[in-house]
Amino acid sequence: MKTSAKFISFEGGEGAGKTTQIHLLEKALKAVGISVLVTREPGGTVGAELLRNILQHHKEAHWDAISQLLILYAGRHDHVEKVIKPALARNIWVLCDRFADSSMVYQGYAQGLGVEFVKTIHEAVLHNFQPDLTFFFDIPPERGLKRLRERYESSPESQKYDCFEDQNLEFHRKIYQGFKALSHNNKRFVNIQADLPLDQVSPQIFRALSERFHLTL
Ligand code: T5A
Repeated sequence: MKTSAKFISFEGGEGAGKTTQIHLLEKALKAVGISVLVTREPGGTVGAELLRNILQHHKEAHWDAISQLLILYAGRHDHVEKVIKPALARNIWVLCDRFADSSMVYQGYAQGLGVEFVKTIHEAVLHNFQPDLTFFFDIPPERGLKRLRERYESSPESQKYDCFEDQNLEFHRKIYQGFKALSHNNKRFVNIQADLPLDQVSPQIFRALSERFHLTL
């Protein structure tokens, strides 16, 4: 019997390699006949993409952490109700580049709102809707930021303004610690050693999914 569709999220610091691996996994799943939807947060619907734009490209707004969190949850609610749940209901797997764990870590842990506070909002807005599995891309922040620098240097047109990429290293170290703490002893998470060449990262993901959901990738 075919496994029912799963909701998989990909988390980690900046430049961890999530987007790259999501596209490789999408191909691998499609090759074994599984329907897949790739999406991202912030974003994923027309409204949530507008909110992403407001958060990332309008620095002049100076949103504080609570305002950011509420904007993120407005988008997340829209995304879950209009895209994620309907896809799962049609037996389409959902691969999501970041989800609520990013809010726990960026707004809750690194920006000081507290993880428990973010959990309360998550419970109130989404009734604790969670991914079936979350990959944490474990890579020291210095290495992830180096990858982004190299990307910008090799193709300046890829340069984008991002909420947090220009924060100091201390902030990115906090993000890393936050994900480590959140994923520790949590069965929903699979830790991916992401500071390796591409062809050594994908097999870790394929193996974990195959074991967890009885697939052959
Ligand atoms: N945010 C988000 C919050 O604060 N709260 C929230 O609730 C949510 C959902 C999103 C920002 O919003 C914040 C977090 C972020 O700051 P974004 O642009 O979506 O911004 O940022 P990221 O998700 O961090 O995306 P990045 O593109 O920065 O990183 P990825 O997707 O992890 O990495 P990827 O695949 O684009 O790779 C980066 C570079 O490294 C190379 C790639 O070719 C690319 O050039 N690369 C590798 N190089 C060597 N070896 C490998 N194994 C490699 N894998 C990839």
